[in-house]
Amino acid sequence: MTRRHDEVRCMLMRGGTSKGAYFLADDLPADPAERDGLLLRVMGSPDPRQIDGLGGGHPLTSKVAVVAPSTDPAADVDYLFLQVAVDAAEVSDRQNCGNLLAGVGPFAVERGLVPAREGTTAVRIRMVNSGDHAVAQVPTPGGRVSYAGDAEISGVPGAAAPVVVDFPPGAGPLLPTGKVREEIAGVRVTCVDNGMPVVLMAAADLGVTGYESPAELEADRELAARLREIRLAAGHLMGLGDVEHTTVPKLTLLAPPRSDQGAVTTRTFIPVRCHTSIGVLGAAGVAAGIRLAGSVGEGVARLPERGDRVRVEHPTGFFDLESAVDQGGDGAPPAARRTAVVRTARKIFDGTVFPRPAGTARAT
Ligand code: NQM
Repeated sequence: MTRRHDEVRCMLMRGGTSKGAYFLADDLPADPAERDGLLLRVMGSPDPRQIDGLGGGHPLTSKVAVVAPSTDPAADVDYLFLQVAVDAAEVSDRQNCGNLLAGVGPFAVERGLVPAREGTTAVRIRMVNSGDHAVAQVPTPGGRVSYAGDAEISGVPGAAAPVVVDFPPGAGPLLPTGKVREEIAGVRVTCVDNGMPVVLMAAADLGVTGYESPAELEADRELAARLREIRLAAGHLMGLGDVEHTTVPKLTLLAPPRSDQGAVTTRTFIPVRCHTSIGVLGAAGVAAGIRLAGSVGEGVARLPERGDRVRVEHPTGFFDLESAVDQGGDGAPPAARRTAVVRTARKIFDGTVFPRPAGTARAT
């Protein structure tokens, strides 16, 4: 029997510094085109304010996680991330989201896909978009998911329970172009992929300081044109093809850190809007990239003298990661050895979403 999906079970969660609608795959249409059409109506796209749906009018609040039991013996659940465009009728599965990932473990336990243990429940997640894996430690005191705690992350007011996420090294190369540094459109770049394709550049090479606010950078039309040219060329070099209509690669401008504990300051374009903080996997790319000898981070970033901790500064604070790389050599390419982060997530509501009826999409 075909289901009509005019009401759909849904959980709205903040995952890290993003917010999104979480669904069980079984609650959505199996056909991807039908599913994406439904999700546009659920989120209220296309419309800059997403006034008729759940979206918040910004790429960081127009996200969807689709979760299902995994058939991969190395994972408990599959997590498909979908970026729902705000003012275009587009849904993309071309990127991961490490922020919504923070809510996937709690959601999987809440929906009974993974049995809660006493204390902490490890949820092994396959990120369907990339095929990479992650393990999330979900706080489950008394056998129930707890969102209350004392972990603070920059960009989110207050404190919540920590969700520690470990990323085993991915299968793809850390340097997709095979080079630690090259030049695109006259600008030195390092193209990395530590779970998310990112083009790293020194802010100074683009005539900005790297300390501007996201609004100031977004208003700079000349900068936008140069970034667009670099991104389209980088897409081809990174093996991503024509990236005109995709959200990857991201672009991150690097500047020297502002604080004593900082390794580097960042401004990240995702890929047109400037991030108010930084994505999880985007930050993983920055941390690994600046650790590579010869990268554009050299002379800009200040690497920690010891230990794996890297503090990536961003417009609303900082992001601490545990990151280690192997520099490669003897024919072996550089590779990520370790990436781990502390995030928080919070259930905002659990219930039924009523999508805008089909056939009513109209750009405003
Ligand atoms: O890089 C924004 C975010 C993200 C993605 C983006 C993310 C990540 O902050 O892993 O989390 O880069 O579009 O949610």
